[in-house]
Amino acid sequence: MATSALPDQETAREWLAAMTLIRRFEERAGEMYARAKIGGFLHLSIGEEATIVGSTRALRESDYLVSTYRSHGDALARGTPPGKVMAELFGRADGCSKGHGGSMHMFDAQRRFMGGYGIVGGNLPIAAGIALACDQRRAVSLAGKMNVSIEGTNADGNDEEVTLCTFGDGATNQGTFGETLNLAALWRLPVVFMVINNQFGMGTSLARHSAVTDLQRKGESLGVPGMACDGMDVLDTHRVVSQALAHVREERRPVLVEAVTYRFRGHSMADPEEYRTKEEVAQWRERDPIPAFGALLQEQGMIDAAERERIDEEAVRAVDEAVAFAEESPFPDKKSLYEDVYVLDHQIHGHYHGTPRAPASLDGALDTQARAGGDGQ
Ligand SMILES: Cc1ncc(C[n+]2csc(CCOP(=O)(O)OP(=O)(O)O)c2C)c(N)n1
Ligand SMILES: [Mg+2]
Repeated sequence: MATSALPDQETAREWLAAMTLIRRFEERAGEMYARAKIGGFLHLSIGEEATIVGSTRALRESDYLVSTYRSHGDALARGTPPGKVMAELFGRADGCSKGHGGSMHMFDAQRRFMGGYGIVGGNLPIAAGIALACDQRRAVSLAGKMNVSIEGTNADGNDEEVTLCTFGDGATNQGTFGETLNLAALWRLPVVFMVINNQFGMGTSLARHSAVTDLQRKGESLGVPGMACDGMDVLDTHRVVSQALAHVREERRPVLVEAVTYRFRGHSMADPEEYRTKEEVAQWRERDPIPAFGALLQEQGMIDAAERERIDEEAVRAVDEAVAFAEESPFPDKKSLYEDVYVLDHQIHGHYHGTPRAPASLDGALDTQARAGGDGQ
């Protein structure tokens, strides 16, 4: 592996540790799901750790990350404590989304990780919106530096933020992909769109769901140039995404990066995997990005076998602590269901179940009144 240059020893160790933590965390999450500690869906990124760590380590703290429902690794890579991610999976109040989101809706605004979305392709317009906001704040900030004030605005002095938006190969067939890339190119929005090509959209292989399989080219006609990286190689991913981010930061133009990778586990926990052979999975597993990077560092004399072992033990300990933290955390108060919900005040206590034939039943306040038999509170 690896034609890209190695970083310094401390950085290299940290990247290996970050990938190992994600792997151990997700293996445990799978076990916890089987033991019914976790409800809903659970999508694991096992096999895709180099893509996650290589790309997020190319970001600055002030940059934004928007990803998909396969996002435990993104939260961990961004620095969300493992206990908070595990507590979210357990649906507990100390989870990073207060237990309201679960596996698909990790969120950590403080670390500029803006979700975690269940809708395939739904995160692309959100990334464009974040980038548009950054661009407008940048204009204000630059105006401030030139002593020009823009009425009603408030600059924080940060004028270099960019957004990394990750999504799957399947998402490139969604309308949001074309719509968002077109506007991002037209409005010169600072976004790196990264398609994580793990070869499948659920059980449908890339060649069966996309006419163009060289996904880095899918933005060309929309004015978005493409680049590709080996998503099984943390160094190559970091190198290419760094270049893309630098380009976006300087030129204020979007770029599409394709990371070619593979998920070793099923699409979600409920996947009989009838669409691929065990041999194919075994072949990709031979390129497992974690032992490959560990072996490279050892070969280069950057770490020894004992240190590799220690990294693994540290990860397992962190995951043990995360599970204990999640177990101890309470379930959210039922009343908190209505907190952080983006609707108008008078709608908040409603329960929505409308049918097209009975538009009146869309009135949440009335519905709640009927249920509570009272004043709708
Ligand atoms: C709009 C929409 N359609 C369908 C689904 C169901 N669905 C969930 S994941 C998925 C496959 C997406 O594949 P890809 O974009 O390659 O991402 P991956 O799961 O491989 O990471 C589908 C069809 C959904 N969540 N949203
Ligand atoms: Mg996919």
